Amino acid sequence: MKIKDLRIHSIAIADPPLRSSYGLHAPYALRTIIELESEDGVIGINETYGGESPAAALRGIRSKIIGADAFRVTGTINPAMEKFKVNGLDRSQTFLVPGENPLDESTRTYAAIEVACLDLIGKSVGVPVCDLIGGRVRDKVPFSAYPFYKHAGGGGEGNDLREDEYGEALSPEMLVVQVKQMIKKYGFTSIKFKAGVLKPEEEIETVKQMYQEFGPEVPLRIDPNSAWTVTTSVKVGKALSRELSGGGYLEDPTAGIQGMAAVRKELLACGVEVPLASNVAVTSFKDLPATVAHDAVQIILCDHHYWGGMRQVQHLAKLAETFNIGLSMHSNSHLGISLMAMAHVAAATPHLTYACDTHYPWQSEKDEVVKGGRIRIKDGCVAIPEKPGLGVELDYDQLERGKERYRNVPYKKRDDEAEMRKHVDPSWTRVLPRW
Ligand code: GKR
Ligand code: MG
Repeated sequence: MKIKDLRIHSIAIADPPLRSSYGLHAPYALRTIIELESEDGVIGINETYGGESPAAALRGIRSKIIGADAFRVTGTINPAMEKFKVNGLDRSQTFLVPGENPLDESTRTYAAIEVACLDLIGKSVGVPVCDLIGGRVRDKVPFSAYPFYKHAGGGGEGNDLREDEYGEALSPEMLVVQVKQMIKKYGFTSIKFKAGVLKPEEEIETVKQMYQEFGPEVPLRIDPNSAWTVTTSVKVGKALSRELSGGGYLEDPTAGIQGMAAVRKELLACGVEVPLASNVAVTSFKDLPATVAHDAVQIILCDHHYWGGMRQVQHLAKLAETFNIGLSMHSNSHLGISLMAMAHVAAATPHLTYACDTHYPWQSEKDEVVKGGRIRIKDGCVAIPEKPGLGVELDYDQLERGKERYRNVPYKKRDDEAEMRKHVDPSWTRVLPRW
């Protein structure tokens, strides 16, 4: 099946002012939507990181895609994936916001094409993607609530403002209200809380209040994106040993594999068995030997967008299972195509041991580019539809609106530090560790 065209669309979607150790989300998040069209007019679609550099990388590979066979093209471009595998470079994401790491550009680009190809093939042969890549082991994929400290505002700018559905949330009490609202709307049964923003004592208190409110049957995770020293991480792990047990975890409390290993060792020495999870210290296959050797991470948060696509996530899952490491899924601000791709790969991955992350509740209907509007999350789950490919089509009017927003935004990459300086503190810089 020959590929006739590859179309790359840069779009901007409204994003609320969410905080993390990276800084502050800008009023718009950037995404790239791609279309692969076969000679017989079938269109495969996908969504990936946005801004100029991911789009340029895709444009750079265009000549290899046009005219190629959709069944073979991922094999043909495979060497691009190998680029950074053997040269000893550190692929770590610790100091860079996701999507802005030049070292995983090749795996991100490969993944973007792979998933679009799978959608194209699925749509051509009438089979859902999860069944193409090994067959579903579940029909519904669980996701978790993803509360953030946030400033007032729903995203967008000028006369393009979105409703501020969740309001300001800069205290433990406000975070509890935010989660309640999210659970009521989507039915989530676990919570992943973005920390690394306020003093650790306040973040401990936030988790305690969530535990108090939702009880031990709702697993809790806390993720400060490496904002803490080893000592602070151990202190927080000890303080929250009850709240983070029973299906919860402590995610990337500190930087690097060695740092994580030190936290794990100290926690175990104190009798605290709360597992450590990571999507920052462990971001590539090259990180696995040291991770296993030092017992640095007990749960890996996979992400097909930068691990190199769906099949690499399945390889990762097998390796994780082999070494008795759990698997969860990382997310970044995204729309429905990414959500469906995450759901399909999760559906076809037996060793998925935790509910996946998703930023989806933070995005608005007004920005969705999927025909028919937003994907439904019910009882905290995304159901895999009996439709071919990813099960979604593009709404071209909505896509055009997204492209127009992109043309109008002055920034063409994610820069949470710059946003912090603009809106919160003119002298703010990301310091790791901060506490
Ligand atoms: O959206 O600010 C954010 C998150 O901090 C995101 O950038 C992280 O990549 O959600 C992610 C995580 O789990 O680390
Ligand atoms: Mg994380």
